[in-house]
Amino acid sequence: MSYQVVGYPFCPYVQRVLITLNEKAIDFESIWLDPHADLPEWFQEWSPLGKVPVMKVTTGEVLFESMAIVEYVEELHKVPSIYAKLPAKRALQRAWAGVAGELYGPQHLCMRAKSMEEVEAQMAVMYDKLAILEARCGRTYFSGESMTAVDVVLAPFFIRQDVLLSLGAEDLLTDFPKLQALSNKLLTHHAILQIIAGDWTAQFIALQKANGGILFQDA
Ligand SMILES: N[C@@H](CCC(=O)N[C@@H](CS)C(=O)NCC(=O)O)C(=O)O
Repeated sequence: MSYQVVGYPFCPYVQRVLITLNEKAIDFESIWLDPHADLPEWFQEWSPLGKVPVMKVTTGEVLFESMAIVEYVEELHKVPSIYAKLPAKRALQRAWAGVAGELYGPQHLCMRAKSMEEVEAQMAVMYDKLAILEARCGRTYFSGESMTAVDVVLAPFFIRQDVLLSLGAEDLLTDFPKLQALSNKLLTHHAILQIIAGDWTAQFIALQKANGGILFQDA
């Protein structure tokens, strides 16, 4: 089995796929490209919407959409599983993964915000979504005793909140003790540490600074 992942290391959707592959200890080749830059012709053929991640599998198909790729990997590599066995529980994990994914939009806008008013408006949107997630969050991982797809979706959000916190932004998790504990756990989990190894954080901050986000200007 050999996989080629085309991605961008600062994309949260790409990170979902990388975390899943790391969690299952699967080897893969990574091809890094910035989807906002000039793109090679082959990529336009591979990715119908011009987005990353895409993943080419051994049978030659090129898969796209992060959760479709995550579920493909799960189907072929069941151990350790990141979905429950019971169909209703699995459906709920997919649903909560969808809710968790709704944090990405306001977080992106918050990081790009040029004024503190915009930052606060997006923080308020995230706060309301976090309150919904806190009410359903489990005590060990979000949904079960081991990492599941909901955690895979939450981890890229927590990574970015942690960077924002280190730059002095408001700590959104203080009112949400279960999510705070989950963030602490995930940010020290090997599959997640692997995707932010080396100078990932410094590069991420430099990128956001170049994009003009007010929260990054003194970094
Ligand atoms: N729904 C897609 C979203 C992927 C996505 O939006 N990727 C961004 C980078 S973080 C992208 O490739 N953007 C390029 C574009 O929209 O042209 C998924 O889950 O894979």
